Amino acid sequence: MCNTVGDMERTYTVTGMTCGHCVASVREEVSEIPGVTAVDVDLTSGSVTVSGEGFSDEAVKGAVAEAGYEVVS
Ligand SMILES: [Cu+2]
Repeated sequence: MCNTVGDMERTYTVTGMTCGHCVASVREEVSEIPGVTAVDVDLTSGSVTVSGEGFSDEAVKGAVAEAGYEVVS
């Protein structure tokens, strides 16, 4: 564990995204999580990198599910 308060960055793998609209949906939902400051989605690999502080994996999974996709790792 890192004791630094502040920035954290985590990368998740999301399945089901097929186009720019999917990317936009995921980015929008994940951006709404309190503490999230940036969301970077790579459509080709399905990787979603979330930056911010104090957000949880569960919140990210929930937001991705809300958008209609699934976090697989
Ligand atoms: Cu799409």
